[in-house]
This record gives sequence, C-alpha cells and structure tokens, in this order.
Amino acid sequence: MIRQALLLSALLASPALSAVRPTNLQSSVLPIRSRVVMRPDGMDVWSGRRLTRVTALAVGAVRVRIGLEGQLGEDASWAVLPEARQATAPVTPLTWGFAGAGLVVTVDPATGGLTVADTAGHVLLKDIDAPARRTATGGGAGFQLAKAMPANWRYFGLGDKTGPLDRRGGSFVTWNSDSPFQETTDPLYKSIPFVIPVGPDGTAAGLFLDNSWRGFFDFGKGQSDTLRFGADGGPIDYYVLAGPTVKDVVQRYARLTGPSPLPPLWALGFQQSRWSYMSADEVRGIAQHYRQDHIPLDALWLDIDYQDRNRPFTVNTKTFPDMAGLVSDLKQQGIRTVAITDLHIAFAPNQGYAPYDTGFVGDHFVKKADGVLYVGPVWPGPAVFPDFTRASTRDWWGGLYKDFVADGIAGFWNDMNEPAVFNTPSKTMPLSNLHRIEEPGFATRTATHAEIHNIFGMENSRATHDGLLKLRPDERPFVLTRASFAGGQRYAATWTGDNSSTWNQLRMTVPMLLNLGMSGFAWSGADVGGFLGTPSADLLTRWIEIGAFQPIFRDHSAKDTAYQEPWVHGPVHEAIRRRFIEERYRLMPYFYAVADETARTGLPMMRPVFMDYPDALDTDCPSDMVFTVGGKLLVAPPPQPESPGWYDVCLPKGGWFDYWTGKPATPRMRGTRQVVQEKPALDQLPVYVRAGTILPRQPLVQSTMETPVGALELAVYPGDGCAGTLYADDGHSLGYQRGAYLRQTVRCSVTPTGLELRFDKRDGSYKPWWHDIDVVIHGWNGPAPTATLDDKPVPATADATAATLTVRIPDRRDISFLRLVRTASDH
Ligand code: MIG
Repeated sequence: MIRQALLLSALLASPALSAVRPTNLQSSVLPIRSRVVMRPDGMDVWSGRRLTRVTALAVGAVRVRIGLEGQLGEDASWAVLPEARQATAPVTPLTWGFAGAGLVVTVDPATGGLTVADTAGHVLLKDIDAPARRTATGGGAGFQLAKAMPANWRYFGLGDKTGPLDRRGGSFVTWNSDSPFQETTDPLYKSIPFVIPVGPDGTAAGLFLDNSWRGFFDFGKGQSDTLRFGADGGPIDYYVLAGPTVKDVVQRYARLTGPSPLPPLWALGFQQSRWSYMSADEVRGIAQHYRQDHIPLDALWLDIDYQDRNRPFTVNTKTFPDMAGLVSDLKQQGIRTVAITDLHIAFAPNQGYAPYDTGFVGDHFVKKADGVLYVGPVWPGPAVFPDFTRASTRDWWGGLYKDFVADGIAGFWNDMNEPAVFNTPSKTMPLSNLHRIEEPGFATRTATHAEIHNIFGMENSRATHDGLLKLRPDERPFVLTRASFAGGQRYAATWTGDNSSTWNQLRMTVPMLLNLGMSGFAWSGADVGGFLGTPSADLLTRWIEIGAFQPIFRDHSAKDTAYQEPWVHGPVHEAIRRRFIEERYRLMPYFYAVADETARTGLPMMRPVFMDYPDALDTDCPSDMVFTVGGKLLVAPPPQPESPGWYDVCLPKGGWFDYWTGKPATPRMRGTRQVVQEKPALDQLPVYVRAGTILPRQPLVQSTMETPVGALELAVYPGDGCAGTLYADDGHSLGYQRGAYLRQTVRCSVTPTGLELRFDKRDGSYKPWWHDIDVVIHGWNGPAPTATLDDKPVPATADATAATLTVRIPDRRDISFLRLVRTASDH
C-alpha cells in the first residue's frame, strides 16, 4: 500500500507524464502483473518484486538495470564512461513504454518483458523469457536473460573469439584465460560482452552487458531462436544501442566506452618480435639485417628474456649491458624499442628488488580471503599481483616505468594479465582472493577475484597507460595488452595471443580482428607468421601479405620455434615480403588518416565489407576472409589461403578499381552481384579500391621516422562521392589535441570536359613534410588535358599504358581548385 502510494505520487510529480497517466491508473484496476512508472528520462517497470529501470541516454541507447528483488546494483562501471551514463535523454511517454534516444521501448504488461524497436518500427531486441536466477560458480548470484533471435539476423562482436564472423549458432564464455587457441577454443584472453545484431537489410543495434563476472552468450546454440546471456554474479545492467546502421552502432559504442585513441605513427609500421632475442647483440643484428636488406621496420620487441630472472622492471645486465645505448642506437636507425613488463612482481622480500619492496610498503598486492598476501607461481617463480582496482596502486605501478622511460623505451607490453598463474588447474588466482575497490565513482569495498578477474588485465593496462602519460606528459602512450575488457581500448592496443603457424590460423585472423574492431578494439593484430610452431615459407609469405593490411602488423614467434624474420626462407620469398611491407609504408598517409578517423569516431581501420556496403550482407557472398581498410580498400585473400584455386570475390554495388594495376575492375554479374574471379599466385593479393576514392600515398621510407623524399601522392579513382582525406601531425606527441595537425578533405568530380579536384579548407596548424603533390588520376584515357591550379597552368602527363594522368602541383595551405579540361578536339 505504502509503496503504491509512493509510486503514484512519484508518477504525478513527474513532469513528462500526462499522456501515460491513464494507462498507469488503468494498470491498477486491470488484472495486469506489471506497473509502469514514468520518469523524465525513462521508466521503472515493477513486475512483482522485480524492478526494471530503463533510462534513455544521449549517446543513442537505453540502459536497462534490473533488480530481481527490487534493488538495483551500484551505479558504477569500469567500462562505460561516467559522462555517457549521466547524460540521459528526455523521453516521450507512450502506452506501456516510451520513445527516446532514437529508440522505442515497450513493456509487455503481462510479463514486464521489454521490446526495443527503432523509430522506423524494426524490432531490435525483444525479451522472450523473464530474467531469471541461474546457478553460478564463484559465489555470486547468477542471472540469465533471453532475447528473440529472428531467423535471418546475424550477430557480431564479442571481440576476438574463435569461430565464424557471425556468432549465430555459437556459444561463448566471457572469462579471461591464458589460452593458446585452436579453431574452437573458448574462452580466450579478453572478455568484451558487446554484440551487434544485424538484420538482413542492414538494420543494426548494439547490446552491451556491463558486468565483469564470468558470463556467457548463447547465440541460438541451446535453442535456435533464442539469444541467452548472463553472468555468474553482479548487477543486471545492459545497454541497447540504436543504429540504424552497423557504423552508427559502432560509433555509439565508442561514445559509451571511449574510442581507441590516436596511436603513435610508428605503431602503424612493421614490427618484429620474438620470444626472445636473447641479447643486445642479437637485437642489433636483427636491426642491421633489416637495414641491410632494405626492409622497412619501425619497432623491435624485447620479450621476457631481457630481464634478470624474469623479474619485471629489471634488466639482465650481462646480456643487455647498456639498455639506454641499445635503445638509442636502434632509434638512430629509425627503430623504436618495445619491452615486455608483466604484471606479476617477483615475491622477493629483502633482496633489494624495488618493485616488490615499494609495493609491499605501499600495500599494493592482492590478498587471499584470510587477509594474507597471495603468492602464486609465474615466470619469476613465486609472485605477487598488484591490486589494480585501487587508484593508488595504479599510480604506484605507473611509476615503475620511470627507468625504462628514461632509457628511451617507446612502448610497453602487458602480457599474462588474465592474470595467468602456473601450476593450478584454473590457470588463475583463487576466485576468493580479495581485491580492494578504491576508486573514484565506486563505493569503497572489497570484491572477490570472481568479480574482478575479467577487468584485471584492463586495469593493468590502464595503470601502464596512465603511468606513461604521467612520465611523458606530451607523448602518446603505446601499450599492448593481452587481457582486457570492454572499454580497454582507451588504454591499450591488443593482439589475439598465442596463435599457431598454420594456414587455418592465418584464415582465423580475419574474423578475429574484424570482431575485435567492431567491439571497440580498433588497434589489434595477430602474431604474423603464427606464434606456436614454425611457418612454411609460403605460409609466412601469405601471412605478411595479409598482415600488411591489418591494424597492428607484428611478426612474433615462440621459443623453440625456428626464426621467422622476413629473410629466413631466401631471397625469392624475402623479395615478395619486402614488396608488401613496402606497400604498407607507401599507404601510410591513408592508414594514418583512417587512424585519425578512428580516434574521432571509433570506426575501426579493419572493417567487414558490410560495414560500409550493406549489400555485402547477401548470404551467397561469403565474407569471412574479405575485409576493407577504412572502407575504401577491399582486401580479398583466398578463402582457403593455402589453396591456389580460383575463388569469387563479390564487389559491392558501384565501381571498383584494381589497386595494383590502377585500372577499373571488370566484374561480371552473377544474379544481382558483381563478381570477380581470382586465383592469385603466391606473390599476389587481390586488393580493390572503391571508385570515388582519393587515396593519399607517399614515397617509400624504411621507417615512419624517416622524412619521405619527393611528393605526396593523391591517387584519384573517379566515381560517385569522390573524396579523400589527408591527415598529418608530428606522429608522436599530443600536439594534435592542441591544433598541431593537418586535416583536409579533397573532392573530385568528373565534368563534361574533364575532371575537377576541389580542396576543402585545411584544418589545423601542422606544416606537413611534403612540398609537392602528385595528383594521379586513374582510368584516364587520351592525351593530357589543360591543367590549371587556381587558374594557373600546371604540367600534366598522360600515360596511355597505365591509363593515368599525373599532375604535379606545389603544396599550399590555400589551394582550392585543380581543373583538368580536355582540349576541344578530344571531347
Ligand atoms: O607463457 O613472454 O602470449 O606473446 O611471447 C608465455 C613470453 C608468456 C605469452 C605471450 C607471448 C609471449 C610469451 N608469453
């Protein structure tokens, strides 16, 4: 009675409610089980004791919090930005629901179940069972939810889990695990409980379960029409993100959890790693080999053996006698150094090991349920684990990088942070271990490892990221983490962990990296050549070719495998590999412009074709191996990469050019599809450019540190909506956040007498390296036209064989028009 009265008064006090009052009054007289109480930014639904609070958010999402016993969980999150959670949106009440944030939410009065639709009336997610308790491990109160899975919808996301790109039919667990993997291994290193349902016409939504406990997602495996998901404990707190397109969903998710920030330019270059280069001399030898063989390289990685007895933040001074000298000599050659720094601190009391001593004094390590320090075996032997859910512990951890930063080490690698623990069946620490949450925005309390496990690696990488920023306040931190959680893209890039040197694993890199990109992690890579095992010559060659178009491009291999640097299989293979690495560097201005787009929007560099071209959702066009770079370059490796046979590549509607010949593609129609047939020899990889693209390219360099000699190239592929963007900055500082960047869009249009290039206003104050621009028009037939730059003549050269026209123009901030007019006799 009392609650009833309170609800009613809340209802009447609510400003936006007149339209819904009759319904609610009605609900008290009709035999209906649920009651709706409108709020200015959403509604509360009472179904018996169960409270469902639905809140509309300005990012274009609704947040659903459910208290099965009437109590909502703490309003705190490791993943979702506070500003995104707090910026709610006004709603318009409807009968049994509301419209707001671009969505329409309605309640089934009989069950309290929710249906979320878009404003065009497409149902995006619909409850089919009431939320329920579920038996759980780890001491929490588990729960599960069930949503309808319409027959022709597909489901993407969940990060780099194995299996096909489309999760439908699969079942996955979210539990960060040190898990060298094969085709069906699950769970893996990261937990990203974010899913993108996509309808047959490209209508898309997002579903993010903000819960750090061990969880699961069953995409119709248990029951073919049911998406079931849940967790072993913690609050029922999830978000449904509006589309209408996949791109919109990905961008909204980036506003919810933060986009991947702009990486330093060198991180987009080619990188060489191995477990391990055992000495400074060996590292110098690798660098020298790269430079002698003229293979571009931007980074060399130091794996655990550079350390003294595997102790993080130490150096084996016998094998690495002068770290600062090594780092600076490599830098002289355009090569940055990245060092591994695992989170486990050697349990080494009274040995003068500062990370342990200072950590112990500061009380920074995780304890067991009985309050005693937890010690578990990892690489250094007995080890202790920083309590990364404390802001002060993260501060302390960040400070440990001081000496390595002083040595000039550019980037850091956080491995083993699931956390991995040896000699225990669970491969991690006891679930009953206690972490302390001492954190702005959270109630101060202890939490069991069962609750913290999945965010532990993310908070480790956060501590590293924030520490580096403190030590080098004007440098972009570069951190590579193995374990992470939703939102972890704010702090670190990632890689897919311990893959193997097999053809199948090369094939798996594409869906894994695509789903990572759709799940917020734009900067990710798979060990090129495979980590476990030794690649054949052909496999390494193909892997380098495909890796050259993937976001993080790092060759890495395990101990006890053969070396797999590009030269190991002799000059023929080396030449092919060099050519693809070189192409990556020629395309660097395009890659970097896409990185700028990623930082601003959250759209990843590596995208499924349907992200930009929804007609690619067509089911007779298998796409697990095909991807785009920034939507404009379509990379189509053989679906069975070991097979030299013919295969079909579907080109989305519209025009395409062959990237390598620069000539228009000539697909044939198969039904409504445009198809090209490919049978690439080992030294070829099919790549297409969308007609209507302006691709910035640059002269070859051996490192992003080297200033290119010659002109910037603008490769113009005429077609609808023809445009391209230039982006440049100093490549490493945060100056771009203060205006020290260059961003400029260039557009082209075919005119009755030729072609016209229009340069939009140049944004930012950065002065780029180039002084001239070579505009190269592809698909140009006939003699050179009259070319004028803002009405002054400029030289133009036609190449009949290549079907190109090249016009060199001097670079200026204020260029506006390049006009190409064919002389009267030619048109
Ligand atoms: O237990 O540091 O995934 O990339 O080379 C193995 C050694 C530990 C696992 C990483 C791998 C790295 C290796 N590490």
